[in-house]
Amino acid sequence: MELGFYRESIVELEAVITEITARLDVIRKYKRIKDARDPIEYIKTRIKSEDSMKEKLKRKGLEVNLENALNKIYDAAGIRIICTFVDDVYDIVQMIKQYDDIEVIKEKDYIKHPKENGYRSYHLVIKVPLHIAGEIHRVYLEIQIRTIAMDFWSSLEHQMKYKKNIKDQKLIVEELKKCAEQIATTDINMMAIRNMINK
Ligand code: 0O2
Repeated sequence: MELGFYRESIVELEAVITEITARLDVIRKYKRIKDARDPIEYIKTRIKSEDSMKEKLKRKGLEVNLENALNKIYDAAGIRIICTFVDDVYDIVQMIKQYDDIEVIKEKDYIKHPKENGYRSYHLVIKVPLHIAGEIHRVYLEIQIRTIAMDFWSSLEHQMKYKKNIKDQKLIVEELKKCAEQIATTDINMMAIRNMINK
C-alpha cells in the first residue's frame, strides 16, 4: 500500500476524528431528547492536506518532517462544529472540556476577542488518548467551534486569502470587516429572539 506524507500515522489521525465525532453524535442525540433541540447544525472533518501542512511548517519556520507535522502543528486532524447560536458554542466547549481523559493544550476565544480582520470562532486543541492494538496513542486534534453565520463569513474570507491578484483587495477587506460586525450583532439578536419565543 502506498503511504503518503503522514505514513502509518494516518490511522491515528483518522481514529481521533472518528472518536470525537462519535462523542459529539452522542451529545446531539441526548440533547435532541432532553432539550428537544440539537445545538449542532453540522460537523465538518478533515485531515490537513500534505501541501497545506508543508506550507504551514515552512510558514512557522519549522523543518518539513512528519515529527513536526504531528507534534508542533496541532491541526493535522481537524473538526469544525457549526452551532445554531453563540451560547451553543460555549456549551459545546464546556462539554468537550468535561471529558476527563482529554487534555486541553490550547484554547483561543476569537469570539470574545475577534481577530483584526473580523474572524470569529472558538478554537481548542486537545490531546486524545486512543487505544490502538493494545497501545495508547495520544493524538492532537484541533476543534473549531462557531455559529452558522461565523462559518459563512470565514469560508468567504478563506477564499479571498487563497486567491492571488485580487482586484480591490482593500475594499474587500473593509467590507468583510463590516460584515463580521453585522454578523456578530445578528447572532446576538437571534439569541434574543429565540429567548422571546421560548418564554
Ligand atoms: P487552513 O488553510 O484553514 O488550515 P498559532 O497559535 O497562531 O501559533 P495557528 O495554527 O495559526 O497557530 O492558530 P489559529 O490562529 O488558532 O488558527 C488555526 C486555524 O484557524 C487556521 O488554520 C484557519 O483554519 C483558522 N483561522 C485562523 N485565523 C483565520 C482567519 O483570519 N480567517 C479564516 N478564514 N480562518 C482563520 P491554517 O492552517 O492557518 O489555515
